[in-house]
Amino acid sequence: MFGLTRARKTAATVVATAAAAASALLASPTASAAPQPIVGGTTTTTTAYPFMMQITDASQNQFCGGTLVAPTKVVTAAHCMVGETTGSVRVIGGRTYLNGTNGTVSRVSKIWINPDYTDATNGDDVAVLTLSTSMPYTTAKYVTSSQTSVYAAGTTARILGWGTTAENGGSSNQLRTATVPVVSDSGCRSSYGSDFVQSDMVCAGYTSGGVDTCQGDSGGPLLIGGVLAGITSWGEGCAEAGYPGVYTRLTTFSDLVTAQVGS
Ligand code: 4AZ
Repeated sequence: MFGLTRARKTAATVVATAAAAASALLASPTASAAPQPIVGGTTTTTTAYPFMMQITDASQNQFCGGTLVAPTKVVTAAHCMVGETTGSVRVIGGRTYLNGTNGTVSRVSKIWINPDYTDATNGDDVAVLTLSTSMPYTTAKYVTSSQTSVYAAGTTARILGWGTTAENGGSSNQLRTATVPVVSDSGCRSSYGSDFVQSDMVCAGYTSGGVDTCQGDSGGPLLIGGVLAGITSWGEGCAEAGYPGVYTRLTTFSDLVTAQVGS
């Protein structure tokens, strides 16, 4: 729901010339394989990724992803939480399928939205939820503020979610995952111009597109070396050549997240 808004709003906001897109094409690696059917990728389970949370409305309809970083703390995107209240949201762990009824459903006792957040294309796209019920699942580690080298261009990152498997396509009933290379900051700026806020964002994707997060994947993890390093935030469409996905650069917000995890 918010993902769709974000995608459409982004499409209207982004100004990119053909030349900029072309230079982005030169700046990032080429997909080594045809897209598998997130967009591209394979099915997986919450057993394999136990920290992967569904964020749903009160009727348990999933609209974003989140990452369990402590038994009662979930990192997600600020844009997922705009307009939500503690009463309107649920977090579900241990549920691989959208139509499942298993796992652990928790209410939310606190929603912290980065106070600087205005719009995903301005950065600051991070939120932390405090759960009413502890999740009995293994948590994810997240990057510290000093680990900025994890974003070296070309590094393989893993994306996860129940989002649409094509731009304007349908959601996936089963959790999906894919790997995408981190794109250099200059490459991302070539794609997105001033909407790319280098301090707050990192891009990942293939030059040729084909593999990406999409609507409904927002708030979910970008893992580098198995550690939470980004949050699915925005992009021009999904899996389009020359337009990598944009993720919250978590090193910038790590200390803010730690303050919330400890609160
Ligand atoms: C969304 O609408 C969304 N391709 C998520 C990720 C991307 C685009 C849109 C990146 O939730």
